Amino acid sequence: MGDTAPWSRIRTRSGKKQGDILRHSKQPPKKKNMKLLGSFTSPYTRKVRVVLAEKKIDCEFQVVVPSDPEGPVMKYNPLARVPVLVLDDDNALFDSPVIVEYLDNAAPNNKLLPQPNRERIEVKLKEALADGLMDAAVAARLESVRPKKEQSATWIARNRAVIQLCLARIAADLGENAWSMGTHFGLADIATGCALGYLDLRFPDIDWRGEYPNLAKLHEKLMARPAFADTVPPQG
Ligand SMILES: N[C@@H](CCC(=O)N[C@@H](CS)C(=O)NCC(=O)O)C(=O)O
Repeated sequence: MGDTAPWSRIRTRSGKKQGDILRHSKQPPKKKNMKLLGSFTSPYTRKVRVVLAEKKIDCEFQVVVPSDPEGPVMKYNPLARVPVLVLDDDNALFDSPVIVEYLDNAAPNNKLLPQPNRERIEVKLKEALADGLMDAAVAARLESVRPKKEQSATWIARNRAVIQLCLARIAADLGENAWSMGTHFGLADIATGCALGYLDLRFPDIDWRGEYPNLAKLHEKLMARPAFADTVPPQG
């Protein structure tokens, strides 16, 4: 990303080198605002939106259909998935763990990730666990909306089992702590909250609140934060 200077994309009719133009021009290269491509129901997108809000970083949000061949996601992310963060120099970041780490480092306020090594890796492990729960839930959901005769009950059951294993591990790790990492709110809580929110949206039959009261308590505290309350995925 850092290899491509913004002015390297400016084309000239005279064929002059871009650096020459910059040196002789009083105008700095035009910068665009940062833009997040995503959807309201994607839990990974929500994670980034919560981070933006917690860090008080201004960013345009564009709702997109990831698989639209004419849409912007295909242009920026060969994985054809959201979220994608398009930076002010038109380079793009994905997946969500990369985006949130970038955003946390981009602004010094309200740090969501600790310094390396041990504690930071622990947060990233917890994020991976919450993201894994989302992966399993999204996979089970996508399978369940395919035509009935094409669905694999085994695949759905396997992903539902992974959801249960993730919930058990996250709840055991949390124990009686106030937050996922102990006393401080941070990225592990955000990822966990977004995974639980996605279960509420797509798997109302999974009674994670009844089974894990400590997760229910954590989620309640998260929902008291405007960043979470303002990004609840809409039903439908
Ligand atoms: N590991 C990725 C997962 C992203 C992902 O799977 N996003 C889903 C939406 S929830 C997506 O864009 N799927 C493609 C589609 O909907 O067409 C991340 O953390 O960003």
